[in-house]
Amino acid sequence: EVKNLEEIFEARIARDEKIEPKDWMPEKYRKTHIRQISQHAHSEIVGMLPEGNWISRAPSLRRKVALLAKVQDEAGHGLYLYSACETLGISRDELYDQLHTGKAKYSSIFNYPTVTWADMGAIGWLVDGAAIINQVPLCSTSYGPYARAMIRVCKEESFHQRQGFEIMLKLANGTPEQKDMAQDALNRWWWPSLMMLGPTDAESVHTAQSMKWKLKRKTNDELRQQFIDQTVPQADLLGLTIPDPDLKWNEETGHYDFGEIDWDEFWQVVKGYGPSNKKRMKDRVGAWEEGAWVRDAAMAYAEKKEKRKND
Ligand code: FAQ
Repeated sequence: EVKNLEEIFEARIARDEKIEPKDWMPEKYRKTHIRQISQHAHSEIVGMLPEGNWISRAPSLRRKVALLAKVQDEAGHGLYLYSACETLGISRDELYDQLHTGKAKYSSIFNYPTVTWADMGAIGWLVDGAAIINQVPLCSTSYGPYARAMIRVCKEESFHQRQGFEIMLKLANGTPEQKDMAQDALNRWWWPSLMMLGPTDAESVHTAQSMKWKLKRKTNDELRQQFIDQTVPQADLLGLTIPDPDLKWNEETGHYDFGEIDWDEFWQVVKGYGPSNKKRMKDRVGAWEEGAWVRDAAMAYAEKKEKRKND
């Protein structure tokens, strides 16, 4: 019976049909989707923190409005993704619990500090740039609720990327001090942005199976190369230098060759020992605890309303 169901399932995947919440799916398909979608949701929520640091310090009203809108979008992305994840049979409370107890992973990139305003530019340009490259293929991922969430997320990410690039453009064409700030931010965010796309294909434990299930549509290395090829000309346009002496156009492959990534640093950050891991978790758990009265009040109000309806 299960074998038969599995064959039907595989045939649906082969035909590029979307799998929906009430459809039969292999247990491993369900589990790996919960893993990836929840990590993605957690990343959006934790990803708000490094930027939240700059909302009250934005250099103008216009910049503040744009940054505030971006951070609000990220909260929204987290909520669509948690909802998509819940359709796989896990509750929001469990997901939050996994994040708050440090059991769940979220993207390594959000464990770096945001020390100057230029970091808001670099995050939008590079981190959202990498996120778009990773997420556009996910619009055709096989699980329906995830694929549909990604369509709106990608549209919003492209606004995020442009607001970041515009900050960089302004700084790069500003005073020498401003240009230095932009270069310094690029120096600090470049390598972590490459790491964000995940370990090399050779080291990636989930890629092969996730590609077969069409959860992932491109491998980590393919996405990384695409990100580099797209970003180098943008750095040229800004007049900034990518901090990689081995970066070179390769006529034969039609791609940029690039230097060695420090994978030790990546795994340290993933395991919780990055520069800001402790602070991010503390801030996230703190926000959850301080928000308890809002949740309690909303529940009490809903109960009161329900009771009145029944009286
Ligand atoms: N950080 O076998 P793989 C955003 C883990 S965008 C931490 O290659 P997979 C927008 C991986 O979980 C950022 N851990 O895994 C934004 C696995 O561990 P596990 C979020 C990482 O899943 C922008 C192990 O290493 N985007 O938030 C990382 O096939 C600006 C082996 O790795 C997504 O999540 C990492 N960077 O490929 C917000 C996109 N990379 O689970 C605010 C959806 C790998 O066995 C501001 N996710 N690991 O314990 C994906 O596309 C995939 O999950 C990958 C990883 C590509 C991230």
